[in-house]
Amino acid sequence: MNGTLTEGQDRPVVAVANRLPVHQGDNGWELSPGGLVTALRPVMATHPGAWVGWDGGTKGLPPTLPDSGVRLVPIGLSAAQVRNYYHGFANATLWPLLHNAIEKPRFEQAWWYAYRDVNTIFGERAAAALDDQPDAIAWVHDYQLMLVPQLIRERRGGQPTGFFLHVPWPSPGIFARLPWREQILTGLLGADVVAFHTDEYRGNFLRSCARLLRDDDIEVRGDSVVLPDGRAVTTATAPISIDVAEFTQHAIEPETDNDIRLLAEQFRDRTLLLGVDRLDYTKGIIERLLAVEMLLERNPGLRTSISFLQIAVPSRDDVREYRQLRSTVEQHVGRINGLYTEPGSDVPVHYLYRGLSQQQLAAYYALADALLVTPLIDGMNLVCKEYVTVQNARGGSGVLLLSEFTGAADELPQAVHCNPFDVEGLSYRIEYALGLTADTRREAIAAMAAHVRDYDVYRWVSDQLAEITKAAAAVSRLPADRAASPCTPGGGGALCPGHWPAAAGRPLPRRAPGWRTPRR
Ligand code: ADQ
Repeated sequence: MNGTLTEGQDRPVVAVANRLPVHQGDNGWELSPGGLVTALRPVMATHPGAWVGWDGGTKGLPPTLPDSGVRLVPIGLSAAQVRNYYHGFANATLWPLLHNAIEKPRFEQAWWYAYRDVNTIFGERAAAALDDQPDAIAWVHDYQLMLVPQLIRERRGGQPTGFFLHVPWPSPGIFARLPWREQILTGLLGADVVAFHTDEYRGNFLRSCARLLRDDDIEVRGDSVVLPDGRAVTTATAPISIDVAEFTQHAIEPETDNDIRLLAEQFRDRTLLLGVDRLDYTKGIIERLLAVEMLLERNPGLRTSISFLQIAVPSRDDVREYRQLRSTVEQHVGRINGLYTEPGSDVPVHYLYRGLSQQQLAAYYALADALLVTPLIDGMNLVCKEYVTVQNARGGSGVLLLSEFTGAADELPQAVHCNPFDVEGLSYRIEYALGLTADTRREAIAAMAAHVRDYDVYRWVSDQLAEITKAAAAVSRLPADRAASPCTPGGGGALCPGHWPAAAGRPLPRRAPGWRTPRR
């Protein structure tokens, strides 16, 4: 990350992300919850342009984002595309693969074809939006759209384009399991900058390129990947963050005070442990519940003096593994309460299965004595940054338990780090964290909040845009044919849509000499 870069700050941004960031709420169209939306909202406020994304099947979308001039470019997908591209390739192949294969990724040829087709649609719509705003920076997000950077380059050679991956990049040995690994890498290398949350993910990506593209004359030089035509793709480490000013405001507004009063009444005389996550098997919710169970088993006194509250936002319940997870979580909550509720007392485990507003979340963050962030693997994790910000704004002395397998662990050394795979160890870490003095905890919260404040999401955005602008400017100094990085199948570098079976029903293209499809 380079905090001194300032170029690119006044250019519009065409963001390309799987979903449009709006949904129909009680008061009309509202911004949706979720890590990506939370992160990108400030970009759109400071760099209005357009947002290209799937409409999620909703009709009557507004032409612009609520309260802003950002144009929404909706993409409609058929039921089969949603099934195969989104639930299939994105969420049942790539998501588990990129999360270290902690669930077994499923590989289906039909899903891959759908992924390629849908990426082609996104690429075309993004290029059209960029035609309307030729001075804009294209900023493509996340694992659902890894072929889009190259598609944009094909359509608009020289277009400054960045890609940001919000999830981890696994070791080359795990990534190599993907039958379509070369196509994914080549799609990403259409960008000027490919960025990750941590050095570890970036290193894994560079090693994947070195190992899997070496027969294609693609070379890794330092932090860059050099294509056969000489174009260098920069990689960057850019840990994402939150809108600190907004969470600080939520922490102190009167509505939050009211909510805190009600919650304090509900959990009176209890130490409140909190978990806040999308309901996802990467988040370590089961391990957390089992650790709380061990804690209660070992310490009968805690059965009436602590409450553990898990707030889970529903997620991807069209994917089998997610439906199973929901039912497993509910079974554990029921079993633990069945075993450890003392007669005449409240249950020790509370569970909310719903989305809450940021302001409501702020009240829970403010009241919680401890936040348990225990993912088995997580690209970054924004919840812990929100917690330390709210705690600090209210002068709180909460304690943050943070899995060492989150991107955030690199940035927040003052947290109580834990290994969620070691459930018994985790239960002892919780006990340890609760035993720290209020002063120690307050000091740690203040240090972490200061770091998050210094590296907030606005800084992340401006650093990233400057980085993309700088890298694109270097490419534009190359001869025009190189900047465009035309399809060079012999060298295996850039792959143009003409070499893909772009849409179902169209004939498969001729395989170019030297282009290898990984064997299945
Ligand atoms: P997510 O996996 O969604 O994001 P995370 O970073 O924790 O994970 O972001 C979750 C966001 O959703 C937070 O802003 C949180 O406030 C919000 N949220 C959680 N539970 C909620 C609830 N019940 N109601 C309302 N809002 C809720 C992905 C990656 C992460 C990465 C982000 C950003 O998996 O590793 O940090 O993108 O890059």
